[in-house]
Amino acid sequence: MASFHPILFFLCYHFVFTSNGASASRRVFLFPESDQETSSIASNQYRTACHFQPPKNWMNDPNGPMHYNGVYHLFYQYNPYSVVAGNKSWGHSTSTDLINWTPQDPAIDRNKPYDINGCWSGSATILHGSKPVILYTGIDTEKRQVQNVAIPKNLSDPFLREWTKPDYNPIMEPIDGINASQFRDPMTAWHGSDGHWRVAVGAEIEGNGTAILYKSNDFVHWVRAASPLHTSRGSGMWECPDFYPVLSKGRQGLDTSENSRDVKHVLKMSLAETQSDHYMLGRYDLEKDVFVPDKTVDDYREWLRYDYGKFYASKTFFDEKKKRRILWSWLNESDSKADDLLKGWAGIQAVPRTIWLDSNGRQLVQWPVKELESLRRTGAHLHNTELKTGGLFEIKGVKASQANVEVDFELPNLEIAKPFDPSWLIDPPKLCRDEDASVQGGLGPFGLLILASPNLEEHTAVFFRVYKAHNRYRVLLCSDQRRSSLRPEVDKPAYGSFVDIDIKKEGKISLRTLIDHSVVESFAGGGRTCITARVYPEVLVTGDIHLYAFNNGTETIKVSKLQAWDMAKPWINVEGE
Ligand code: DQQ
Repeated sequence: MASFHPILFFLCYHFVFTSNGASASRRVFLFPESDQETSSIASNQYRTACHFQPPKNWMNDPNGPMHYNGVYHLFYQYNPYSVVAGNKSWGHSTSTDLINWTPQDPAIDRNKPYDINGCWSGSATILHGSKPVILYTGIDTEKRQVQNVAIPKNLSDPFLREWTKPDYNPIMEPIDGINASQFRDPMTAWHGSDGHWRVAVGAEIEGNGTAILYKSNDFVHWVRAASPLHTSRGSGMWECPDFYPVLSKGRQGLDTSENSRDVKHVLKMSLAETQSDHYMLGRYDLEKDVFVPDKTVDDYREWLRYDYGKFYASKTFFDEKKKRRILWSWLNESDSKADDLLKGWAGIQAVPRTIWLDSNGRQLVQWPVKELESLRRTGAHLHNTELKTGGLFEIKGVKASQANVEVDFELPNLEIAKPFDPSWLIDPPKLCRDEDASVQGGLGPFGLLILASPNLEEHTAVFFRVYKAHNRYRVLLCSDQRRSSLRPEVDKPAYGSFVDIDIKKEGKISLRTLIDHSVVESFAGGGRTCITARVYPEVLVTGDIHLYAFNNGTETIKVSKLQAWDMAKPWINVEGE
């Protein structure tokens, strides 16, 4: 059982926000001139325990995730030779539970004229439920982006370790007005009732992001459709597009080829310009081969996002074993290149998340796959505890650098919420910066202080504020990294977004946060708003790390339930297994 001791929160914050930071000697441990011994301590502590990463070197996009014959496969953009981007090939790992992963040899390497300069992102399609095929982008001898096929060499190998490239590659080329340097990342194909396969490829045509559609009846010969699946004005290159059906009601996932009246479609695009993933909900008309969004909004900043933090080049797949759709995504580093060189690795994947349509039909909801809960160990549990104004209490009994926390905050008096200004909807991160965790509000800020040093000089604040609009309450979620590390070379933004919940009806706000060394993944309102952050506190190296719940609003609130668990370390790509 954790024991919580309220202390004078304001005084702590006063100290934090007026402090000049650490002395120079505390900052040197990761710089190239530091001695090897100290830097390797830092590198071990920033390495995650429960998140997917290769043993070493550079990783970016998740590629071709699939479930086939009882085995989950995850491929990924990989540089086998270095910790910086380049020499792109497809790394490969397999799993039977999405948690423990066995490393395999790279599945697709640069060795043909049509991919000699790089094997870039792509997807897997299981033809008629029995034959997996990969579509990927190759960078050819002339540096053109072309689309290629790879197929398993031996279907009876349970791990599909070897992949061959048929002689008919490439199957799609940048012709007829397609820009050869903006044409990539084929998605999982879907099969229509007319017997044709369809697949779309990300592109940019005259500044407009687009998903160019191709059709085929044999998966070998592909013909470009008269119109793209969808185009948006001014959004720039669409990388890694994804297109899939979701049930209008219910959490069950659907095969990518499903389509009926009970189904809505999701079109996701990764915007190269902002390195952020956005999506639209809408209806897909197979006869006309067009996707019609529920709402057409030109300004991409208003499009929905899977995650309002660091989360890019994501990709989903249908897990036919458990009838769910699962989302993978690349989380880039936020430290310096010099740090990456010393760490010997760069890039992790977010934990796999189940994804479905919210019952309100307005947005998607995400939740870490159930299997992750098998890693929960001893924990701290607490019920109905008051969190007074200025209260800060420590969540003890868990390893604060490798934990899973779930809290329900109950708000007895909504009336004291401060008035809401609709202009805040345009830039919630600015609101998180202007009204950070030290600024006392009416209802809020309240939430968690994560990876905190003993004197709070370092901490990541994940918190809520509740505002009163004229006919409803608005809930803001912030994940503020600006004090996450004393190290000046680390990128430390503040992220934020509103959570689409009816706080009056639900009476409480939930927050689940996964803390795993250099990553903090937060799910608010049952997964309606997600924010992921990368953080590199010095305190991870010294080891005296703390986790707190706090309330800096003017009203006492109640923690109706708090559960925190230590997370065990799974086997993820341990070499020599
Ligand atoms: N990364 C890949 C491209 C893709 C980009 C190259 C997105 O295929 O467009 O590594 O991060």
